[in-house]
Amino acid sequence: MLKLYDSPECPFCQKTRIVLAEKDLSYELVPVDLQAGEQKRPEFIKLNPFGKVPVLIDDEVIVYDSTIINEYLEDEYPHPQLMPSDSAARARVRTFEDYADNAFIPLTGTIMRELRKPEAERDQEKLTTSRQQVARMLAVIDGSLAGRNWLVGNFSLADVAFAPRIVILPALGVTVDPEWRNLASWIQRLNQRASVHDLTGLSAWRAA
Ligand SMILES: N[C@@H](CCC(=O)N[C@@H](CS)C(=O)NCC(=O)O)C(=O)O
Repeated sequence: MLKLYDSPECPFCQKTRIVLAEKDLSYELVPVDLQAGEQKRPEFIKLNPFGKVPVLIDDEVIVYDSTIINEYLEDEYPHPQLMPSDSAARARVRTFEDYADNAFIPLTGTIMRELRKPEAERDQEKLTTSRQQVARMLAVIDGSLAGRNWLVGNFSLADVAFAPRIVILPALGVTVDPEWRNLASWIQRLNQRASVHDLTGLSAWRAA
């Protein structure tokens, strides 16, 4: 039985939940209260020495870091395929995922942290700059999507990595340039997938 240590709003946990849903895998969800510091307790540190969610347990196997978990799930449960077969395309998926994990998600996280504050306490300059930086990233993604439905070949781990934050862009106050038609239709396609559409932990941002 698969077990996922999870925090609902964590975009990295959301990446893994999308993959579990795409592969129609049943699993036990173990909520970790990050505010209470449960991820730094000795019993959790035994699972992940970095003290972070998500952690996946598959019988005896313990895997942490969403990107590694998602590749593990792909290796162990290969259907439906979420990684292309050829090396060049696989490298491209990993490049997109790295960009999502280390640039796109942290930047959208900065915006979310500001927006959680009472309006008077928000750093407006930081918000404006971060939104502009996200917009520049979106322009790049729009270019990458020219002539294709998904970032690399079929729907893949590359699309998964961006999905949790891409589908809440309106709530982040990021303006999507109407000229970015590839991006707009990709967002629509992402929202139509049950794995993304039914993703929990986003309700506050979807409704905003
Ligand atoms: N690179 C990791 C990042 C995981 C991560 O940053 N998780 C955050 C929640 S979104 C966390 O557990 N933070 C708790 C802490 O650092 O104490 C991954 O992809 O799994």
